[in-house]
Amino acid sequence: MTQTQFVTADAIRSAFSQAMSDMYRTEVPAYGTLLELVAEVNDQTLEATPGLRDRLAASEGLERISDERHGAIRLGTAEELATIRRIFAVMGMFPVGYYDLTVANVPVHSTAFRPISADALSINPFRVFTSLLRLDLLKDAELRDLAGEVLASRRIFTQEAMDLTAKAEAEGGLDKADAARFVQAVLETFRWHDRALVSAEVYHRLHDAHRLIADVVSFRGPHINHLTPRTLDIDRVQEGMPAKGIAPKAVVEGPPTRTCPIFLRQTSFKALEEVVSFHDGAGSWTAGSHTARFGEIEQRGAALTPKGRALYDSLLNTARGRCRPAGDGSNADEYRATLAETFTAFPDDWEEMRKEGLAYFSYRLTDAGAATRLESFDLEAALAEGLITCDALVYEDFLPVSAAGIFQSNLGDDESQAFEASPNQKTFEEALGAEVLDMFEHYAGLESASIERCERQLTGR
Ligand code: OOG
Ligand code: NI
Repeated sequence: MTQTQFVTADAIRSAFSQAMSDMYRTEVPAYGTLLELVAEVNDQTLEATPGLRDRLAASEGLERISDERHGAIRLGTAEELATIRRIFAVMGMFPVGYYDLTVANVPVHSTAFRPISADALSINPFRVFTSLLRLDLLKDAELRDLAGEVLASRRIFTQEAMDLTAKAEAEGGLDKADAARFVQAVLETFRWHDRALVSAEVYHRLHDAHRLIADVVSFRGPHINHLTPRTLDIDRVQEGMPAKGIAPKAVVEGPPTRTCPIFLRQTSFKALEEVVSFHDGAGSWTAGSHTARFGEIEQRGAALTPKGRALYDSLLNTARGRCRPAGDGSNADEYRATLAETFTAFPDDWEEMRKEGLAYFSYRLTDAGAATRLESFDLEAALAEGLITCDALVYEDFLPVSAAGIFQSNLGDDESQAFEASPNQKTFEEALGAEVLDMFEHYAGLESASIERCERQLTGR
């Protein structure tokens, strides 16, 4: 009997992220320009930073430095969310974290589908920040019903994508030919459709309620709204955008520039106004425009513990209380200075952060450790004796305030409708058909597993 040869989920994810990148570059030329800038800055940073090239070559390889790390979509219904969960699972991407964006006046809640194990992340770290629209927060009942009907009428997945997902679930994987078909079929869901499902009149009513509602409801599918490569120097890319003819958002989201980077810093170029047509009746189309798609970059640092996160949140709050970044960039310098000053209260030294329990670390034996056998194990003593060393764990998730800043800069700053903050993880998980992974538990688990491994190796037990 011949055994079917399955392609790994990691390989399917790699092929998918490549296909998505190719498609998006064709659809949004400014994104191609951003990728060129990122590659230039990454090259310059590698040249200018002694040891960085060797360090990266040893840890993760150099070829994929400037590749996409994430993208984002916004879905309209529980069924769409539950289905995308099944599709992403075939690519080894699972829901991690719950993000309530109502706190920032955006009527969605979200998770990130991503690879979880260190091996899977190193093969290909691509993730998709996935939001679900909360029509229940729309006050106009008639408009809510209308939007619900439009969403119920659309099918965002092709039959082939559904069939191949079911096949992968039933058989435990896909062979090479099926995997290639699966990637192409799933890509269709993320494609741009310039012909709206709704009339110009309905589009404008949705748009007046909230731009995001118009973006989710009006089209045949949840077009990928941005992709995000990684940069080695986000400040340089931010500064370099205007010279390349692309307009950056006002400020970089997240923590300030630091010696020991924490969490995640992100910025984007502003969403482009694109030509669309609205469906005004059988065969009749009206020209109009829609603003949704942009390009983003990210730079990641250490994953913080709940204690570190609380300190981060409170400092960010303080800084934004003193200076709220304006959408037009008019106080960008002041915001940067305020943020930097406020964050002097956050230790910028790995050992201090470790001692104070602000970040998660991964521990491993040094050469001296590998040549040593101990009777009993004490982490701090082993560290002090140089038998063990550690590195901060990289934060692989997202930040709600930053995400809100990214949403806002692409929706316009002038949203008039206010939503009440109303996190509802339970409803979200019901729609998803699964629980999301708790990221703090996950990082804590990685840290303690690394300590246990050191103990086993040092004591030989
Ligand atoms: C998602 C915005 C969130 C990020 O990087 O924080 C995000 C969206 O605009 O749909 O992608
Ligand atoms: Ni993003």
